[in-house]
Amino acid sequence: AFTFENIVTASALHPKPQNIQFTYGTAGFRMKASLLDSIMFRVGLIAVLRSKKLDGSVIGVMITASHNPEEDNGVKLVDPRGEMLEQSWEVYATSLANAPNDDALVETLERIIAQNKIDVNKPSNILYAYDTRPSGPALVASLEDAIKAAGSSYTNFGLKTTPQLHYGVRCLNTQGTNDAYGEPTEIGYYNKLATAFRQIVSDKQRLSPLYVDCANGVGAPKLRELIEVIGEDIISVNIVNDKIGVEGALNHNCGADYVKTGQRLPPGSTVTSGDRAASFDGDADRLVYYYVDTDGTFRLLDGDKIAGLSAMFIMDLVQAAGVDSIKVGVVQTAYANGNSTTYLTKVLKVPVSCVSTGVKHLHHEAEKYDVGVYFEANGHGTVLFSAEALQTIRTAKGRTPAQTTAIAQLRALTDLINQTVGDALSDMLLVEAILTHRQWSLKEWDQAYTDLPNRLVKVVVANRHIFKTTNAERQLVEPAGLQADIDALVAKYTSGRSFVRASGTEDAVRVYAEAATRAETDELAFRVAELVF
Ligand code: 16G
Ligand code: ZN
Repeated sequence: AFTFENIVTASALHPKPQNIQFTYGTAGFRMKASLLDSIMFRVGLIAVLRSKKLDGSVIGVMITASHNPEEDNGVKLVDPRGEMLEQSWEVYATSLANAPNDDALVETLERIIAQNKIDVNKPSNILYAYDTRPSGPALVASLEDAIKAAGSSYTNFGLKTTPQLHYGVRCLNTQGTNDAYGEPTEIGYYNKLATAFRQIVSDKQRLSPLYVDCANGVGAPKLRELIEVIGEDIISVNIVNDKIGVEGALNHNCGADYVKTGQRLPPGSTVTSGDRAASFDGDADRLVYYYVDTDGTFRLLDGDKIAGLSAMFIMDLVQAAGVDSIKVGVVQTAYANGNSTTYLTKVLKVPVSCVSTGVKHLHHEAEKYDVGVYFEANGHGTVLFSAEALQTIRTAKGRTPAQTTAIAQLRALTDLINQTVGDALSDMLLVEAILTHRQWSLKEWDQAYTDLPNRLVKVVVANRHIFKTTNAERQLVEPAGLQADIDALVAKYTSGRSFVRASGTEDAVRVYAEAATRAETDELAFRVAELVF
């Protein structure tokens, strides 16, 4: 049963460190793992309350710090449909995390219960998982202490990628309904992806092996298992950076964030001209592709490129299937390369919306389209099919053999693509499926458009909270006058664009700049950074 006595007794073992202010941000709680003990306990309590509020629906808890260094860890909550925690509850999580002592803890719990009219005698169910970080097991124990003290049911989903946990939550909550998402097991996840992939690429000639850098994280064993289920006769990968047992290796000089930020190969990479390569991040929810050109230049195919490729392919399929009522849209953030936006709007002629950074904003906006393709430039993204679009695709009947084939392929795509959150494994299969269909090399994919040179600079400032933005973070409203200065600078550069925003995950301000040439870009980024500092 749920009693404050049990909770307070258990909480004594997980005191909040003094003088720290915690915030549930875009990535949940994330920091040095050594500071997370009390957070884990309290997140457990929030998860239990959220589940009770939703009549016992399964709530997910993922323990990971994604692309951050190995000594960090973090935790985020997953809502019943596999989506990010509803925003109003982020506030509850933050207040509970900051309750200085047991009295305040109980008061905060009582307030949340009262405000949401929660019946604490209702059942609650939690599904949790963790990545490969060494700090994981101790944090799991703190989480379990809370869930047990609160008298809740729970399931340990074990070592998983973040998207696998999202998948599991959605499956459990939709089991036995018309809306069933899949079998709530890891093998169920692999089988769903594998069946869809095999169907899409059947009778097509397979591609050369793909090098996959798994950031020395959980993506390595999971990709290996997935490939085994699909069959090595159908897809072949060379898994690199799979040292999950080696201390300090996670995300170190490898992974999607390293490759995207530095726009370079991971050191020691054996990828050469003609090879196809991709990188995941530490919890396998981001994906970027890259290759080395014949002249030795590194070429990155980031989230923007994946969005362009996916939108193009899906639009073609929709047409070929004769279900033109289905409208495709793309969601980007201000970090999308200017030429990607031009390609989408001018060449593909697809509607594009721009929203603030953070998966929840993109996801929410993508839900407004029949088929909403959303990707952050950093490689996080997916494709959402609306209920109506799914219905149309499921019931469509082809009038020609070509239409029938296209409809079947669209159907398979809806299974191949993880509808809950961006998923490196699923996204990789999506890209591989499209490239197999077209028999394209990465270079051919890259021909769609050429990225404008771009630069991201991190500026450490006294107080990043004074930087307030509007217009999907593309303009500053505060400090007063700064945007006008930035505009005046930008106007001096051909195809110049620059914006400034406070990071949601680090104590710093980020400056983004792009322009026609590398030299102009670097100069613009540097000069805007000077204005900010
Ligand atoms: C978080 C976001 C990611 C975003 C990044 C920006 C989620 C799950 N993750 O990692 O989407 O790109 O923050 O970081 O929403 P920044 O605010 O430090 O630039
Ligand atoms: Zn991640």
